[in-house]
Amino acid sequence: MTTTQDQQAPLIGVLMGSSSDWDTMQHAVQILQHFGVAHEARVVSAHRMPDELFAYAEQAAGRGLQAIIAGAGGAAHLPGMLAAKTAVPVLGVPVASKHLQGVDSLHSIVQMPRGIPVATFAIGNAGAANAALFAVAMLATHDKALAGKLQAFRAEQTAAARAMTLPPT
Ligand code: RP5
Repeated sequence: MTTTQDQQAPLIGVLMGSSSDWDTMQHAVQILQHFGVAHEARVVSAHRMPDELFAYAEQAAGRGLQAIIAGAGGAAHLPGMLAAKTAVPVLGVPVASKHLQGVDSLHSIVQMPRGIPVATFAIGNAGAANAALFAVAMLATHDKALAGKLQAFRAEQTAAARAMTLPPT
């Protein structure tokens, strides 16, 4: 599975361990689409496609990728193994698992050994969206137009929160 924005070379890679992760990881892709960030999305399973995982990581910097958002569930080794093979920043998204509700995924991703970091986000949809927003913020440090879009996005959230009402008591 691959998606791109305007046929530009992707700046952000969105990887996931299975097509079953898409329900979660689509929230990262939606954010990148909203901001018009060139990206690609692929299934790369750490345990079932280790050769592709290594190849993707080894080629990431040369292909111009600025960050890799990697989501996986259960024994979620995809983000950590990507980080082991590339210095491109890896943003890890724990996908909710059937039996342990993603706590296993979170622990698998967050407990990296010193020296090989993975920036780890919340379990599930919020984590996927926030990983993409974090990637946008990274790109925005050297892209003024993108920084303006991010500021507008934040302002919309502020306005929405200020407009919130509660039922009468
Ligand atoms: C992980 O195992 C995937 O990231 C997914 O969250 C989980 C289950 O995969 P499937 O059995 O649905 O393919 O590798």
